[in-house]
Amino acid sequence: MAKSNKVIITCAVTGAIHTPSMSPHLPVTPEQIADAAIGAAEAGAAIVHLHARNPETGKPDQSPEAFQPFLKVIKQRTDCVINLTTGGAPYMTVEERLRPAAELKPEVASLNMGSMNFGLYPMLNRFKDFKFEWERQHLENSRDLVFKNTFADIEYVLKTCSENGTRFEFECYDTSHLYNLAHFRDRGLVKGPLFVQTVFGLLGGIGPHPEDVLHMKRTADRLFGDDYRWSVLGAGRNQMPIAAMAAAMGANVRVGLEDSLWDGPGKLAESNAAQVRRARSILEGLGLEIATPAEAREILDLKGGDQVGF
Ligand code: KMH
Ligand code: ZN
Repeated sequence: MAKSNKVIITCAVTGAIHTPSMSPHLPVTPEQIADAAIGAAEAGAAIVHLHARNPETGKPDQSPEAFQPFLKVIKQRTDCVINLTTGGAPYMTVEERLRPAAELKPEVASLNMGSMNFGLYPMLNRFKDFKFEWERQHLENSRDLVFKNTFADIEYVLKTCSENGTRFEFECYDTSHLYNLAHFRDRGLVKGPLFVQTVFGLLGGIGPHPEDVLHMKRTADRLFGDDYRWSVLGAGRNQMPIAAMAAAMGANVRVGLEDSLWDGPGKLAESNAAQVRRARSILEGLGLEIATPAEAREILDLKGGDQVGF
């Protein structure tokens, strides 16, 4: 992995894992998502990873029309790199999941590198009162729902988006996903520098133990050498410990309410920006510097914020 002394902070602002009843601070409406993304960028996030939600119910909404209103505002008010989900929610088809990235042509889109069973149902033990019935169903259904990302699905996303010059945040939830990425690299369908987001601590994927972090790093180093940029995402309470340990080993970090609602034990994060500030203080405490959006564009070889379709 090539060394850069600048650390890219990605902030995943709303996502599809958590539901509105779990935190009053989870952004749901276009205004809330725009404000949260702008706040995260001002706090030091070079990249914002975005999903959209139905403003009335908070349910994930993967129509391009749901993204448009906040994309315009974020683009006007910040210079940060906009990264659109192609994961959407696990019950959506890949065609539905891809529409926003295909039509809006962002600089970066996420790409999930294998099929898995996102086990969200243990959250039912902690969150009992839901405002909307879909929220309980969303968690309950995760007992028996495959988040499908077959080789054909991945190829479809790669081919559709690469025509637009969109590059990817390759979401790797286990070692096999790194091998899947190497397979697409060997076929010439992806080119470096690869932005590899290793995900820890989500049920269905690799755990959050330091040995797991090391194993993913060693495997990525062996498969990709200098041709990748490593980033880490620790889910829930693993967010900051994993950011700290991996940043000390050269990783970039992802935070945000998509993956953790917390800002310390039992304390809900009041904003995405609060988590960015927390990560930033850890990184700066380690003697590291935060990458600006321009530096992130250079590190990841992105096409530029003026080349998007929104
Ligand atoms: N919340 C992440 C673990 C996507 O949007 O493509 C999953 C994610 C998927 O970010
Ligand atoms: Zn996401």
